[in-house]
Amino acid sequence: MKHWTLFGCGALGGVMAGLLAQAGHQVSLLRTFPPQQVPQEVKHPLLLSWWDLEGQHHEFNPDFLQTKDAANISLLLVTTKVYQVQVAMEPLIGQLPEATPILLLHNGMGTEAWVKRAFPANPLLIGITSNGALRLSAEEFRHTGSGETWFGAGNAAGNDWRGVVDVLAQALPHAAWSDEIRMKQWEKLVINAIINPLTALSGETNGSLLTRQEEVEALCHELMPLLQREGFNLPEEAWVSRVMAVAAATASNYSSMQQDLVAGRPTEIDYITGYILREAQPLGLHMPLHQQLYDAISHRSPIASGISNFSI
Ligand code: KPL
Repeated sequence: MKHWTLFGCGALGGVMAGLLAQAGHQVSLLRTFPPQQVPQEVKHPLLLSWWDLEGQHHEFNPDFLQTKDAANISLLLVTTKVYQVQVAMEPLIGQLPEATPILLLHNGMGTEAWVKRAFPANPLLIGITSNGALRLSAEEFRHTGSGETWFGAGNAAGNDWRGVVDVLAQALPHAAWSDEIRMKQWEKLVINAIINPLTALSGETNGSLLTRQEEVEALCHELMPLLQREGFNLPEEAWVSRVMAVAAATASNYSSMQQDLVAGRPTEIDYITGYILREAQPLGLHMPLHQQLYDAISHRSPIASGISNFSI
């Protein structure tokens, strides 16, 4: 039994909070922005409702922590959107106990370096998950797909926290430690760079890509020189089959980017395709297909302005 403090209660955070509470853990939600900026739609006391994979309905009352309560945070699971990590965590600098592990769990890449600079002593764990989650309203969530969750060390101190993943495994469908978390992050990045923009632009489910394999192949092909430079020697067909396998496993889900675009929220494109393009640029690698997807999504998504977009 642990006391988890969740930071960011969007689709993924809401489902994670529900799963942890259901497994008997104490769950608090952290807010670091001033009370006058709490979105109108959030009522207090908060009753979170969620539906599990079998369609069973559950409810629980998490308590709220604020920046002034930071000393009481023993485990911090950050489930904000990737573009909210810095703005959300800034108020915790110098407040969060140095022994408190930070578990980062979001789509996309590019936040780790800042977290390491801002919280140099805290154990850092980097996670990825392929669980499907849907936010129905500020207080209602649905677990839409069983998936794997992996955590690995983001710094040397993070290694001492392997055991916490076993605790997570009591609550999540599949959670495990990986000594190759960088590889897992890139795998997820490639999957998100292909499935998310394609489905966001078509407005269709992930399963729609099962009949668009040629496009998936072309996008993977373009990524190969970068993946090789990053040190991954998997053959191109293996990347294609990973993407297609996730499209099949989550066939009836709408990708998170599709959900964000429909809801008029900012997307994670800058930390997915944008991250890839920024890595490729100094190496002189051109990715016209990924650039096209980046341009089309950025053109349609509102600019992320941090706090005002931060789900409780
Ligand atoms: O991570 C996802 C997302 O939607 O962001 C996938 C794995 C594509 C599932 O929808």
